[in-house]
Amino acid sequence: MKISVRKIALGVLLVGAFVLAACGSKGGAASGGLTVGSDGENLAFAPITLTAKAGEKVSLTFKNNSTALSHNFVLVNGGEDVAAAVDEAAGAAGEAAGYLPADKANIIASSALLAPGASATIEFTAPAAGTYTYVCTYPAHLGGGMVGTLTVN
Ligand SMILES: [Cu+2]
Repeated sequence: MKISVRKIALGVLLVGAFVLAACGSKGGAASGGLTVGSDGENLAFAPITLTAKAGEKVSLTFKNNSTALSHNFVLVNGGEDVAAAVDEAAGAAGEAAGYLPADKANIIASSALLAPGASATIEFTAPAAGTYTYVCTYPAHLGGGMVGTLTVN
């Protein structure tokens, strides 16, 4: 009787370990690599579209390729209307705040304000399927065309 209980316990442990391992690999390491930059001296991102899978961990590297302009990368929880509202709040927050509003409710992920040539890697969990706008909130950069779309599948 004792032996069979042990066998059952061992079986439960093995199944448990297997399930944990399976979950671990599914939840997984960062899906790797999204890379986006500013488009040279233009007020634009390159690329202007990115894709990710819902719920995956995303590691995104943003590179400021300008030699003169500061930029940031701000992914908002919505489309261009939400981006415009975040951009306005960012402008009010000012440069000392990295042009990021204190209220981050509509921001999924953001980089610091990067000096020319700098880069930063940010990590976030991809939201539900849909399309999300990313912008640079440095004053007038969104208006100049510094905007893109993340599609989550
Ligand atoms: Cu910019």
